[in-house]
Amino acid sequence: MKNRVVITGMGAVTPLGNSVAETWAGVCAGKSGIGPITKFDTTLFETKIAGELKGLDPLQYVNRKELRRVDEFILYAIAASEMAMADAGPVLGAGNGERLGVIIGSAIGGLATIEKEKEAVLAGGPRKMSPFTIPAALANLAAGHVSIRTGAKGPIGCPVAACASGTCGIGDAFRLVSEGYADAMIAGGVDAAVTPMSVAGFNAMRTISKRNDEPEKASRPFDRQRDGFVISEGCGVMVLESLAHALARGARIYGELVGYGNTSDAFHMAAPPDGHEGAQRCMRAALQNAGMDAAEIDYINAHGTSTVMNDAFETEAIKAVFGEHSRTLAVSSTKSMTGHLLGAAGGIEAILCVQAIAEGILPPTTNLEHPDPECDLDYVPLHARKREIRTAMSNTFGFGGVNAVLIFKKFEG
Ligand code: V7W
Repeated sequence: MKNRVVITGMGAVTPLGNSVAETWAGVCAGKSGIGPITKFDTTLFETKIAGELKGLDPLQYVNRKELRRVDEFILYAIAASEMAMADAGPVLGAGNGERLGVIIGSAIGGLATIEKEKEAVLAGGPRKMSPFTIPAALANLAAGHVSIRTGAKGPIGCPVAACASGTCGIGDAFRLVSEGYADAMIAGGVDAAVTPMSVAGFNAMRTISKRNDEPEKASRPFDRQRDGFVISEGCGVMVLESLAHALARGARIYGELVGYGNTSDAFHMAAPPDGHEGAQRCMRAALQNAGMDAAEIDYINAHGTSTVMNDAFETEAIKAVFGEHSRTLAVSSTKSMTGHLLGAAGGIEAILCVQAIAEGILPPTTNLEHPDPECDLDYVPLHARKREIRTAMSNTFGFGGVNAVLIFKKFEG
């Protein structure tokens, strides 16, 4: 008999704010977190815009010595995880840490540290390399630091699954709790990839927007004038807990995670197959895992990256899976406001699905001013909308053809 899995805590740092509450308020207001890149000189770069965190005080979470020894992605994971654990309350109770685990995915890990240390070595030779470079850059060290700080001695992991890393992190943790390997898991995704190499690399792939003169309008999923995604940074983490463990300690329950699908396209490293066939199989796999019919889904938080290909193909895939129900289904892309947080996207967007169910508010797709004829679903254009939402699906698809989909449900006892 599998355990039911509920969400008892959430934490986030995003371009819209350094908490779930600020991020959710920004999403409901249709606010954009996108602006000019301030982290490095973009004079020679085609793309000069991104979604950067604003006003995060690292010393709220680490001391000065620790700050020098971690890449920003680790700091973001520590901050969001501390918020989620504070929100969840005493998860461990008197129990030992072996029933609590951590899975925090990341697409790029400590790229900023690698770039910075490479410059030091080129300028002054290999002896200039900091001994903390490797541990500051290893992708799994986000989960590693969180486990050290929380005493979590159970399962630990870091799915590196491109833009689906956070969703894979939550999905893998869901399976571990569901199958009894842990009572609770800290799960999500993180990235801090607004760096010269990352921006130059995505420009070389022709996948990010160059709408530098209107940063807040650059991320425009499903719009005819979209020209690529807008890279951003942050972390989204949730505490997943078996229902029995949560009830036994009187935890507040935000919602229930009921399904997870994970497939591969087996097609191409940087383009989905026609009709996003792998995404179709993934949505169907999540529905089957949840024991749900497609018609039971009220809202889809789309991958919706604002690239020409993804948004058209994802629309086709949703129609193929949901049939006539796709006409009444609400679909939106919160990347229109947050930008594309890469490995963190799945963590943040899972949290936004839980918030949408809890508050009965459909997040909007902002900047959708000239709908693309190929994208003809209800994307909740421009403004949030009140609606009773019992179920929500979160889609993420990544380079290499990795697909990951989660299904959340209102907790009804
Ligand atoms: C996009 C997304 C980002 C990429 C791929 C899907 C399948 C193979 O925005 O175009 S990941 S590569 N599609």
